[in-house]
Amino acid sequence: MATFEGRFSDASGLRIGVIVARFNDLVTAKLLSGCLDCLKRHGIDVSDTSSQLDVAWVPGSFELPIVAQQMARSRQYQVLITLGAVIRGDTPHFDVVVAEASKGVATVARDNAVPVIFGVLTTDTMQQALERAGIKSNLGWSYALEALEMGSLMKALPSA
Ligand code: INI
Repeated sequence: MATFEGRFSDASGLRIGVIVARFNDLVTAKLLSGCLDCLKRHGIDVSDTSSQLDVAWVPGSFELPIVAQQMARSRQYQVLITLGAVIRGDTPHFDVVVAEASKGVATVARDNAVPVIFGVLTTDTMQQALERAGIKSNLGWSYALEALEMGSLMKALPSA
């Protein structure tokens, strides 16, 4: 019996793409900084000249899947992280944006066999979003950990 588990300690050989929505960037910029802090502390080079990390900005969460798709199809990245914030109170079409972002990200991951972390906060208020982006904890950190785990797990599994 083989047991496969992702590791957090061996980030060598991983190239990570992060896609961030500008909409609600008060929140998403904080998610990004939490995410980069975690990656850095796990050995990923997050400098401007890094060959292990690329960051792409999109207008809003609705656009996350198409850019994730382009990056996944390039076969240059072992794992992708999408970051966004959709706030129900301010968004009449909340359900549409969230549904498209989540379905799109899941489809890209499965179609390309590249894990895509769904780091889109969906909250009722801006206050709740800010609490999850640093005031209480920073979920950007958790999304980065999940990316490290999935990137490493996919590397360990037999390929198709
Ligand atoms: N995009 C978000 O990421 N969060 C939101 O809360 C939001 N609201 O409120 O509408 C939002 N809208 C923009 C959308 O993602 C697209 O960028 C836009 O519709 C253009 O396609």
